[in-house]
Amino acid sequence: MAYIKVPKAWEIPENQVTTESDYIDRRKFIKNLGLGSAGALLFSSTNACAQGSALEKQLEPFRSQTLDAKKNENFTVERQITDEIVAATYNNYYEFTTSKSTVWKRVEKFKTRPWEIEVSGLVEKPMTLDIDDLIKQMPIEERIYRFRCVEAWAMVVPWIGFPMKALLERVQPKAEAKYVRMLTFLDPEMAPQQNDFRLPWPYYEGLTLAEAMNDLTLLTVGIYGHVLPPQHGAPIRLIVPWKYGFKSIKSVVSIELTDKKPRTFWNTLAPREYDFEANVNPNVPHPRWSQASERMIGTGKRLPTLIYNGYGEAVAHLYK
Ligand SMILES: Nc1nc2c(c(=O)[nH]1)N[C@H]1C(S)=C(S)[C@@H](COP(=O)(O)O)O[C@H]1N2
Ligand SMILES: [Mo]
Repeated sequence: MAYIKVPKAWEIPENQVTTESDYIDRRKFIKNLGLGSAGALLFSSTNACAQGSALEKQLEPFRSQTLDAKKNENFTVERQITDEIVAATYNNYYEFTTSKSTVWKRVEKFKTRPWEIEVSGLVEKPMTLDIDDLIKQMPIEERIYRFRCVEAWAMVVPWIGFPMKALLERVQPKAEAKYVRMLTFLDPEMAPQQNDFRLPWPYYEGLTLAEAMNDLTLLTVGIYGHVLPPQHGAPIRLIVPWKYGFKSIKSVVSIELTDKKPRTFWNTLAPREYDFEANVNPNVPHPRWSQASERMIGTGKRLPTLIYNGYGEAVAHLYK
């Protein structure tokens, strides 16, 4: 009996071919040939139990900072909510590593306080806000959203945040403002992969102003009832649930309103693969794989991809 091992969430094997990371890792592979396989061997012998408690320890300081946010019943999902541990150990955060299962181990130097966010550009009232003041002032609530990465994996998580439009209304966009451009922090001391000069750091993304003002667009400060742990983009990140995950920029320090369509990080790296709009669409395959279905992380289940990730009623009018 003692030999029968029940796999824990963090042991679930990752058979899926990585995809966004292929672009960079193909080049890295050539450079690191040899080293890579030795590293993989070492890693696979890591004791799973030790891993589990290390993860609990990493999450604890964030789990203990609960957020008092009412659940908004307009945003629920029939699909099963993804296990917190699964979501916290399967991240895309290239500032730390391109390996999804180890982001949580690479964030220990990431300081998310104090933190300021600047709102500038074509607005009547530009301002710089302290994150804790912002959280106190904004109407935070819990929303359960589907989340879909362009790599064809998906999850369902309870975010805590406030509609981006609440912040934009406060700074009062000028009539000429047509787009919103957002930036992640830049600090290679905290985020070692920002030393990789092949990538155009800091991470940047953009939306049309109409997309940013849509009620679904959430500036997110929490997950599973507490503040965001670093691997999910603490202390504040965007969630745009009808678009592929790369639009949902993490750890935002700047929001700028502009009259020109902003460039984006992934579009700069691979323009044929990651467009500005990036709406979830089962009928438009990625140049290297189908988008017709998606794998629910932590379950092994494959489900059909929904047009606009299931949010067409709220957003399809934006693309007429
Ligand atoms: N700054 C920054 N934001 C980012 C990324 C990143 O590498 N850096 N990855 C994006 C991608 S590809 C996805 S799928 C989501 C992943 O969010 P999660 O780790 O909280 O699930 O974050 C997005 N935001
Ligand atoms: Mo992604």
